[in-house]
Amino acid sequence: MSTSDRNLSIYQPEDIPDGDGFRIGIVVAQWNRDITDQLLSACVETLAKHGVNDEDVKVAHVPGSFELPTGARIIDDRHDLDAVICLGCVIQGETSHNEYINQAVATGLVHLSIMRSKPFIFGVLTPDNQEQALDRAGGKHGNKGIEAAIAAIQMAAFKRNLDENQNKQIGF
Ligand code: DLZ
Repeated sequence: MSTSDRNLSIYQPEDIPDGDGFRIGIVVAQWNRDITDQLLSACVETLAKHGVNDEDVKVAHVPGSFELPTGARIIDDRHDLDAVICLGCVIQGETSHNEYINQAVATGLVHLSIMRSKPFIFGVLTPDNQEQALDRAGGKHGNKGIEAAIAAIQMAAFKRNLDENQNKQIGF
């Protein structure tokens, strides 16, 4: 479905697992900081709303989106997290620079996710212009920070549930 007429951040709160006990990292790009600050606030708020404890949320800033995968790996090494959320905003410019950055970040994060069996969440806006970015950072299309927080909790719960069920089967 097209995103042109809907708020992508609407969800059913009761469908979201309890985040109590999850350790979540958030890595935020400083490029387009007016936008990424909005993503960060919504992300932190959503984690708290779903039970993630303040002391279990580790926030780190990197210069730009290109540095998100490296920042994510470093923060995960330091804190052994259940999920790492990466927030950025790469706005289309006069050249194809944005495409290289977006591709590198997406590839880097999926690589980390698979290699570490752990969710590294792609919370990067890839708009054509500032207006599209604002629409997705608290505007008419919602806030990507909310979606990223929900995805992190869902994937952390997915992993924890599988781990717990696997342990239960041992000895039977
Ligand atoms: C260089 C650059 C450009 C042109 N645009 C953005 C952008 O829109 N969003 C973003 O997060 N970062 C941008 N950067 C910076 C790169 O991500 C990176 O920080 C630098 O190329 C240094 O590696």
